[in-house]
Amino acid sequence: MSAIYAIGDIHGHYEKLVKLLCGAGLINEQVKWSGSSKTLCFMGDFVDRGPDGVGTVELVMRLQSEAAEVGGRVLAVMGNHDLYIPMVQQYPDAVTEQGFAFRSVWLRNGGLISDLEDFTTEQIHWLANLPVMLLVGDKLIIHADSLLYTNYGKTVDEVNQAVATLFAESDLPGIGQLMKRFATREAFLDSEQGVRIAADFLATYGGSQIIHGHTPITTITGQPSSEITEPLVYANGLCVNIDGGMYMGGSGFVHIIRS
Ligand SMILES: [Mn+2]
Repeated sequence: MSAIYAIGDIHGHYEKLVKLLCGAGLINEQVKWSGSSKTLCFMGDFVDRGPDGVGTVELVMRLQSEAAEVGGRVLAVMGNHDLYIPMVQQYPDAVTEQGFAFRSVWLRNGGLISDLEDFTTEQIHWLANLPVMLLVGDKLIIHADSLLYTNYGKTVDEVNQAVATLFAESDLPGIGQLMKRFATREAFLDSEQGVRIAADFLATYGGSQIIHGHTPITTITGQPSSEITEPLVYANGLCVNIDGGMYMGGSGFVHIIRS
C-alpha cells in the first residue's frame, strides 16, 4: 500500500492547513487535489477555536470528492468539536444532564457563532455523519486518546454505526453522554498501564498502531506548539499523537506513514 498522510486537529486554521497540504504536494497552487491516488487522513476537530471552521470543512469535503475522482482518498474521523456543530445547530435548546445549555458549553469551549451561521445543511450533515474510527491499512485512526469508543461496540463498524444512530434517532441524552465521554483523554499515556491498554484496544478493533489527535502534544511534553514539527510516539510505539496544537500557535505537521 502507498503512503498514508495524516493531519491532526485543525480547529479552523484554514491557512495553516493549506500550507501543510501544499508542502506535502497534496494540493496545487489552485488549492485543488494533486495527491493522485494517495490517502490523506484527518483526525477531526476541524472547527471551533480558530478563525475559519467553515472554510476548513468546505476544503476537506471538496478534497474528498476531487481525490475520489482520481483514485485517491481523503478520510476523516469525528472530533468532539465537530459533534458540537450539528448538536447546537439542530437542537439549540438542548441541555446537559446537569441542566446547562449545550450551546453555552460549546461557546465556552471555543465555539464561534459566526461559523455556526455560515455552515450549510450539507456541511452540518457531513459533520454529523463522520465515522468515529477507521482502520486504514494497519493503522487505527481515532480522534481522542480515550476509551470512550469501547462503550459503543467491539468492532470499528459497530462503533461507527452506534454513534451514527444517536443522530439518526435524535437521541439527545445519548449525544450528551457521547460529548461527556469525548472530554476524556490520555488513556494510553500511563507508563505502566498504557501499553497494555493500547494493546487491548488494538486487539479489539484491529491494527498495529493507534493514530490520534485531541490532546495537543505541548500539554504532554511541555514543548511549545510553535516548535512541534513531528508526532509524539509513545506506549512502546503503539500510539502516535499527531496533534501539533494548531490553535495554540503551532503550524501543525503532516505525518507520513510509509508501509
Ligand atoms: Mn478534541
